[in-house]
Amino acid sequence: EYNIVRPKGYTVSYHATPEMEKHHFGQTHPMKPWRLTLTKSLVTSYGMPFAMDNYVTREATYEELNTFHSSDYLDYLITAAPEDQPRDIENPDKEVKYNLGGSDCPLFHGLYNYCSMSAGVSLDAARKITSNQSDIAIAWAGGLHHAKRYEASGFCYINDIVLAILQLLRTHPRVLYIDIDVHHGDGVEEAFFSTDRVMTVSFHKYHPETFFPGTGALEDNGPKSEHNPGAHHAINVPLQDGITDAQYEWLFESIIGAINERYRPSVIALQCGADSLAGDRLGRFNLRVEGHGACVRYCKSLGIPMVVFGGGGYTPRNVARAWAYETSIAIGADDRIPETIPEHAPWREHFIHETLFPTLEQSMHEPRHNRNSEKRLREIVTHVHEQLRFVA
Ligand code: ZLM
Ligand code: CA
Ligand code: ZN
Repeated sequence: EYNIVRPKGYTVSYHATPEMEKHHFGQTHPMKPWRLTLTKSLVTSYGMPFAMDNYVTREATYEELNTFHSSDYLDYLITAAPEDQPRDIENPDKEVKYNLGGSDCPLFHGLYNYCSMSAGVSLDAARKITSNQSDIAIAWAGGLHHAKRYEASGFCYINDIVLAILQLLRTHPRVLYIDIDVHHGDGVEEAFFSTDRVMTVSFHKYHPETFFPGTGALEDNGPKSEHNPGAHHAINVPLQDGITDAQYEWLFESIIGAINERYRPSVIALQCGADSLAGDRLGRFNLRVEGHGACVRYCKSLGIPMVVFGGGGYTPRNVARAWAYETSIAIGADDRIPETIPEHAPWREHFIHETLFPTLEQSMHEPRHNRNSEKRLREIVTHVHEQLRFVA
């Protein structure tokens, strides 16, 4: 009814599994898998599924998870009992060893299924790209960028992005990973630290003493040894509180444009963490849905196949707005979908303001003070351009 049609000669695929959304980290934990239901509901209300190939994906297998994660970590993750179950008295140190069971990465019912579903969604999306069946493959259930080979971290247990990139590397010579979550994409950066076949770029709030995970300084560009092929292939864009759409879009295009020219990736993996939006429960930036979406539009304009992942995002109504808008950008309907949330949308009452694009004032009581000077942002761009001179 909104005249949403399939783009001609262009395929967008949407990968999801409704089962995943039923899992709970705990009543007050900031990560709400339910935000995926809200996203899907908004996407559907706008009629977008008609313009895409829609897949309900299966869980990733142990073998698939094992292409990155260690067997001993996976074996423990499978058996790990929720908080309210008796502990494994023979292995009291395992939870500490794998960083499981704390407040960030709690053990909950169905944890292993939740993890393998998220990984299954991202792997399915990556495979649609490697088989040339999709131009843009969407995996909002993925984007869990902090997980390490043998360790959970920051709400992430299985690094679906690393698994998906390993899949892309089977047919693509060079992968550009871009991460617009407000947190540093440390797990993905670390996983591809020693290769020049993946360049990682993370935009994030950087304040090591107070903001998670504390890594991702401007000068951290991969291995220090020039003999290591991964040298210069990690790009970090450290930012402060309150960055605006205009500043972020300028930074993003200056940096990604230069990287695209120099590195010539054959595929893009874009993590779209929505905690970089204004009014996020954990975030610190002043980005609006339009500014966040502009990053997706710019990547699409490069004409390279792309997998887009979710990630953080702790104010569910804004997560749903951003990811629905970004789905519309993928199918080229962003100039056609009405700004007003559809009358018939289930959950409509959750959106408080009935627009897809709340103003800063609508997103939070008082916009955050912008602590990013123009001078510092120019320094960042100059540093990145200088790094790129070393990239063959
Ligand atoms: N405490 N409950 C982003 C991952 C961010 C580490 C400080 C926990 C929270 C946070 C958990 C209900 C992505 C840290 C924080 C309090 C040690 C983080 C449970 C509130 C709650 O109310 C909460 C009891 C919890 C966790 C806040 N944790 C805020 N920030 C970060 C991890 C993940 O978006 O990048 C990708 C999905 N952790 O700052 C502490 C140092 C644990
Ligand atoms: Ca980031
Ligand atoms: Zn985040």
